[in-house]
Amino acid sequence: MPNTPKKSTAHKGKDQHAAQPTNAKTEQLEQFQVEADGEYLTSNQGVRINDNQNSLKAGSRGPTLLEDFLMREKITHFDHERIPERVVHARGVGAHGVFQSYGTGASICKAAFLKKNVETPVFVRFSTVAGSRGSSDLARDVRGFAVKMYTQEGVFDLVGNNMPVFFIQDAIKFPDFIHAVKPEPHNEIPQAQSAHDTFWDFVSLSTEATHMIMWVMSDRAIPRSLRMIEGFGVHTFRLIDEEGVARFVKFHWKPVLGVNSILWDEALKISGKDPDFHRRDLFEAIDCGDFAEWELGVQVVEEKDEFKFEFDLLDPTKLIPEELVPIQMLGKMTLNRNPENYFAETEQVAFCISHIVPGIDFTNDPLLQGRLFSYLDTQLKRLGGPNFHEIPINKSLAPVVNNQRDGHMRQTIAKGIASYEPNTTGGGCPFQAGAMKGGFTSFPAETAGPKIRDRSESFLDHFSQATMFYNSQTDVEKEHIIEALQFELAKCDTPAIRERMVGVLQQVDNTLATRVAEELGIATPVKKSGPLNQAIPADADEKSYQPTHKKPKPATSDALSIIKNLKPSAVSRKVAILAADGFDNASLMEVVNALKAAGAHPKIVSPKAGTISSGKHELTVDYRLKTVGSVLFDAVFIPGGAASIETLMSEAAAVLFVNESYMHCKAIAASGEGVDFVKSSLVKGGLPADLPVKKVFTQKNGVVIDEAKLGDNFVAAISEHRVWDRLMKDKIAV
Ligand code: HDE
Repeated sequence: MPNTPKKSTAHKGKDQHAAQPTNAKTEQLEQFQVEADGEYLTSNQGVRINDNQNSLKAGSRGPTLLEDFLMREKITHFDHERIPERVVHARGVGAHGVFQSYGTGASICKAAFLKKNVETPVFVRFSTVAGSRGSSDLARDVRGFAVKMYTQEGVFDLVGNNMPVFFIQDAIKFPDFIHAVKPEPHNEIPQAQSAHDTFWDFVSLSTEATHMIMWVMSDRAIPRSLRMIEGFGVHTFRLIDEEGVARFVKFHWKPVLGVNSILWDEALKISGKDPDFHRRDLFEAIDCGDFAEWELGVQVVEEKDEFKFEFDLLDPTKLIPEELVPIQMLGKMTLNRNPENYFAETEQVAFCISHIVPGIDFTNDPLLQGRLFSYLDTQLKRLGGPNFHEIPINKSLAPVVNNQRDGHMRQTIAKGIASYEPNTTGGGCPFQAGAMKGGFTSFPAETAGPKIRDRSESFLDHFSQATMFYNSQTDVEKEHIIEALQFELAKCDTPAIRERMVGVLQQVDNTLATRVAEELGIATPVKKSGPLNQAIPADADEKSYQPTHKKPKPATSDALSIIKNLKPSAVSRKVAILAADGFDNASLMEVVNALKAAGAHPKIVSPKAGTISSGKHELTVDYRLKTVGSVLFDAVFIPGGAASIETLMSEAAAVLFVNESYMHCKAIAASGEGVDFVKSSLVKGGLPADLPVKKVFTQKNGVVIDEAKLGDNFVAAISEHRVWDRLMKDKIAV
């Protein structure tokens, strides 16, 4: 029996795990917030500063004195403002929120945050992978989706991506993979792009990447908004119930708005018009009350079913088709508060895959195992020492009580003389909790086997799921994958790399490979040189490495297509109203009201900033036409009004706006003289010769003109997100 504590210090027994109010994290952070509007400037020592404009000199035209401790303090601090950016996922944006549990997970997981109605504060950071901290949001890339849950039993980090699989199967390959995708070392080109030799060289030699390549070349890699991406834990984890029974799970985040993406041509243009597009979108949405929401779900596999599948559950290049194992929803996450300070919160937040709570455990996935080492190691380097858990954004809400001491920048003032355990000088405190008092116990998974550098044969099928992914897409989505590969490989300078990659694509789908090859001037089929599956030793008989266990698997999975799962909605869509002085107020207001009622955000775009007038009514211009572009909006409306249209007619940027909206398959609406403007703009913009202007309108091709219920019909067209028929039937090339 432990002794009674001498001093009651931090040990609070069971109460440590009492329910946390949702705003507990907000309150904790508020203690560290400082208003920038204090009355007087001071030094870091609290000394009031008399003059912040001039350094201390020997005479007003003389040299600056070393004695100027105020200038030295200020400049020294400035010189040390930067910390190393993340080696991957450097570009990111964060938000606070809450996770509300449905209680549906309580029977499979003992973690307190999954009990019914428990609310847990969260901080989420989204990111791209390859680019530097200042790179564009719209790179073709995977998006990181890292969630920190401040649960009552400690911090749980679910550090996932917006794609359910990964490029490699073993952590030891990660540095090579990242070196290959990052800018090339001799000239540091290109920034935030996979379209270069070293990336395609690596992935064409590491065919385990093929499934992930299909995802990265799909529209998943160019989201419309971070609020419209899915999230995946990628690896298979374990959940442990109250009885100690473990089940395998895959984690999923499903966005309430559904998944939506943009076109590659838009991505290229947005990177110039607004490289902060996703960061701004998230910030503005939360700011105006359009909170971002996801449901958390799991696919559950009983331990006895571990070997039921065609693929290995431990292989992170494979997903479990939802048709085989449906997702069970556990709760909902709402992001509802922007950070107060980017550096203090979003830059300093430290995710570690090893941050888990009782009820969750790892598996032997060799990628996951390596990550367990990497994240803590990274934080030590990036945040400068072992006390990064004391930085406010990383601080646990559950009390932290242990004998770890000292280190750079230590904040905690640990009282008493007992800094070891077991002890009697501190009354034995703090005690080991043991499993009965909520202590973390690892699931006692059986482990045996020789010490060996090897890869399981069950990891050797590199192509089946790549083919399944490709075959699950609609024609439009397949076309986008083909175009993405044509774009990327055309940026490779080395012909042998392009050819090798076409050879890999042949293993996925012959039409796909042929279409890519045609555009690159490569004849198909490409001659095969050596085993394509590089995990197979070069001198091995390839046949003996083919998976022998043939088990039922779906040829396609509808859950993998964005378009098949569209959630029609105009909520939070940004709609441009193109107008100038003399606009027709009645039709403008009808459309504005319909848009607002549908939860969309109409924005006035006009040749000049300031205000515009209909004669009777005045409106504030939200954006100057040439400062923005159609790619920053989801749809466009051009109200009538002779003078307004006359002004727009003379603006090339307005003509381009309509044409680009059409090419990017967006909904377009017009009323009165606006209809003529749309027609003549499309002709000026060079619609394909075999596409009569009449057809554009008679088809109701997402172009809503001068009709009854103009606003409602426009909203309906926007809700479909894009009019893909334009691409496929009208053969509009973008
Ligand atoms: Fe990461 N990864 N990763 N990763 N990762 C990092 O940690 C690493 C992997 C992911 O917003 C780093 O704090 C290795 C898979 C996200 O702060 C680093 C391997 C998945 C973020 C690191 C992987 C991810 C990171 C860099 C292969 C999806 C951003 C900075 C074994 C499931 C977190 C940092 C944030 C960040 C290592 C593979 C997701 C270096 C070694 C698979 C979302 O530790």
